[in-house]
Amino acid sequence: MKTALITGITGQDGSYMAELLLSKGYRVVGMVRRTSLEKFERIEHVRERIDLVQGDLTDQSSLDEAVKNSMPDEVYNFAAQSFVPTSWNQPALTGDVTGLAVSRMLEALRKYRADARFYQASSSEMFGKVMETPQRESTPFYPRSPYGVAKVYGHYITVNYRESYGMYACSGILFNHESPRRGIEFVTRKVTDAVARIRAGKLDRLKMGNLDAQRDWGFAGDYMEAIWLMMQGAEPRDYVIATGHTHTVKDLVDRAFTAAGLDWQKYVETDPKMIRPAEVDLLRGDPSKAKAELGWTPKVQFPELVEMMVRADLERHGVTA
Ligand code: NAP
Ligand code: G4F
Repeated sequence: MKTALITGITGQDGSYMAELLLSKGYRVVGMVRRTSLEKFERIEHVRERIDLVQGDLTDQSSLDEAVKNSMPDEVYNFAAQSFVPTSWNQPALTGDVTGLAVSRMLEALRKYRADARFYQASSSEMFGKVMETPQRESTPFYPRSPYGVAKVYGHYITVNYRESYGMYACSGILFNHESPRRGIEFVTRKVTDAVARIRAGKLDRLKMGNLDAQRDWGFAGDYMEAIWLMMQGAEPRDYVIATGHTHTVKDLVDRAFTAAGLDWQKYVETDPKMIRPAEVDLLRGDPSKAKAELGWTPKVQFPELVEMMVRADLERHGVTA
């Protein structure tokens, strides 16, 4: 039986990956940080089938212990300060947790489990002010936020440990992926939750930022399959994981409101305070390397994804569609 160590298991991706690995017969160990109130909602349904170890990406000794105690065959490094706007407010913390901490994880592995396979959660935010469209593995990075800059560090330190020490260390450059478990502050969940609250009579206005930004949105469950495949390769390689299609935030808003029988123009207003200091205007990934080498293609398309999220939020708010 293989053992996997997942950092960020309480987050969106960590919870889907835990499910996927359990279904494949892995022993799953999740690293969680100490909080005054436990936030295990996303893993509640698998809580009895996984082991949890306490650790924090800012603390080397806790990462060393997590590795020594679990002796993983595979490590999925999902933990990060992952919300882009927060990275302007907390640039040093984001640099530490999202960037530098990747070296801490790699050092823990190099010292105690050098033959384990390592996955780094790289991001399409690294492309930022894009140098070409669609973005592929060879597209130069031009990050536009402290978060994007930190992810570039995490990406290249992973390449560096692969090249310096021959470790099986790879990165997925994942474009935005969403689900009913997406954090409430990200734009998709913010919109689908608001739609449900409007239908439930709990909200009458929705303030938004830049409606013209374009993103390549996919389903988190599909993207976990791609990550697992990347970790089973004959040699470690980096892959763009995306749908290849892009939509504006306005299109997302329109579809989500329409799915609940609402006209978005009656409820949505833009708030200049929500415009970012520097925006990533357009993301569209080219997943052809993942398709050719991993045999991976996304199953859920954008319209189904939005409907799935609206349905889940309507249910959460007790609204019958
Ligand atoms: P998420 O829901 O925000 O989850 C982040 C996880 O990191 C949570 O479990 C959080 O724990 C943990 N964490 C934060 N700071 C930590 C620290 N100092 N020590 C230990 N754990 C810490 O993020 P996600 O959407 O699942 O994304 C997973 C990873 O993929 C992230 O690295 C993200 O940057 C990257 N990524 C995401 C996307 C996307 O579209 N979702 C795209 C590209 C890359 P708590 O629950 O305790 O807060
Ligand atoms: O949903 P978002 O906050 O995601 P963003 O910034 O693209 O980052 C996400 O995807 C990255 C991959 O590309 C991940 F690495 C990262 O961890 C995270 O998961 O915003 C999407 C777009 C932006 O252009 C933003 O300006 O939506 C625009 N937007 C417009 N109004 C808004 C809002 N975003 C948020 N969060 N809230 C708004 O009211």
